[in-house]
Amino acid sequence: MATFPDFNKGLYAPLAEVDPEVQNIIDKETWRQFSGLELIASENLTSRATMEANGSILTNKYSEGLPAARYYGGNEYVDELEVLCQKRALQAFHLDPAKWGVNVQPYSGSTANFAALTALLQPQDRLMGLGLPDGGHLTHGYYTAKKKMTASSIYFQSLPYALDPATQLIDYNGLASLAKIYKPRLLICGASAYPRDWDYKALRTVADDNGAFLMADIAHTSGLVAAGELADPFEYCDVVTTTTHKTLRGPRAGLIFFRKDSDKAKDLEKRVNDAVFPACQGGPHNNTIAGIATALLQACQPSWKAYAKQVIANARTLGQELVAHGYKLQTSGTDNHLVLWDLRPLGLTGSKLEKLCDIVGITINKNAVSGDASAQVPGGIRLGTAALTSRNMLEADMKIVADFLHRAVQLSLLLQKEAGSKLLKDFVRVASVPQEGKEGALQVRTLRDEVRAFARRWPLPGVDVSTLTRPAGIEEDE
Ligand code: DSN
Repeated sequence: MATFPDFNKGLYAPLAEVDPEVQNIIDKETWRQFSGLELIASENLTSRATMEANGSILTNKYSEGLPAARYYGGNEYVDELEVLCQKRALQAFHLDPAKWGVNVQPYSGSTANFAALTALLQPQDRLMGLGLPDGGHLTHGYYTAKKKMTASSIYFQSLPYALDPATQLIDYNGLASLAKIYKPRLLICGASAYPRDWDYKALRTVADDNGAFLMADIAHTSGLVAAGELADPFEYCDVVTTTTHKTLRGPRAGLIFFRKDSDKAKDLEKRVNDAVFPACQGGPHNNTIAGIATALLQACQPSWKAYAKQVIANARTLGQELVAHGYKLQTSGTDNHLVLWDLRPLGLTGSKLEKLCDIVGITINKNAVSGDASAQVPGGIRLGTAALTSRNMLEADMKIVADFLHRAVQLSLLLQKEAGSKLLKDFVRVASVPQEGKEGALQVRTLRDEVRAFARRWPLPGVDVSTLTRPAGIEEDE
């Protein structure tokens, strides 16, 4: 039996023993995920296998560079892993390795996008992306009157394109007119909050007319694109970026795909790879790359198509049920995994509904809807069905979820009245603490108990829920 110096004793014991405080936080978060309804459109519940790979010994290894061209020794297995991950990424999106390549090292979607911009542009070159208040992402050039918000507007010039206010669909004609004047070097498509599919062919024409690269950021929809359930951006784009943890259901990371087969694509492989490392990142997170590889293996299975179809069917049903309750959705429905719910006709802000839903165990996020003056005080809510579909929920269950959401809205309107002010803090107070002669807080508790009971009927990927018990630090009235 080996003897251990004191300084190494803590290297072998399990987390619960070494750090009960962190273990307790993880247990509380597990309980929260089990007991609630996860409707954040950018989240999903990854598999046990992915979590095992992600939590593996691969975290120990430095491997700056690319397979077979590293700046450190000892990378024979890490090379094997990264090559496998690249192969699966191309396979998952049905790409010919002679025409497309992929870098699997980005730490996240934002860093993938910044690396892609670094690869395609010179500092202060012009780009165009969908405006954030219209559903675009921060990293697509967002700025306000007062501030350049992200590296994409700090280091590059940008001009947003917009939705057509009448249809709430991308205004492709308006975009073409703007591009003709602005002459971007890069046109970005893709969104964080757009419930419809994209016309990549029309975007390619605009890009070609102006000598621009075309990049799709399919972070939200990549799992659905891989399944062939949405239009294929690879047919028309030069570069495609994605996160791996949304509809693709992997660990938290990013991917950059680059075209290898056109004049325009000349050197894209080198430009993207050099942009990721050394321009923007250091050593890749090999444990995460292992998690991505495992998630991609799952996305290559025939069952993936059924999952993606169900995510979309669930989003459609959720949207239809909300409409049946009399609510307004942006574009009146969805083609993908998300629904944008316009609360403005109700006189309710997205912040208030988000808060109330948090209290009752439904996790959603406030979101700008078309026409909002500011993304800081959004008039809507974004809902997504990828995570609930990973808990086995089907269309009939979405009707129950829609009913919970309807009750949450009605309750928010009542609480707003009871609060007697428009302030969020007054709203939270009357929602949380029963007030003499007022019903609101009691109804909040009833709804919370029903949501909890419903949510706990479902499995939670990666967790044996039959062994779960309420952890210390979480109080629940019996
Ligand atoms: N946070 C992700 C989203 O919600 O869309 C992307 O940054």
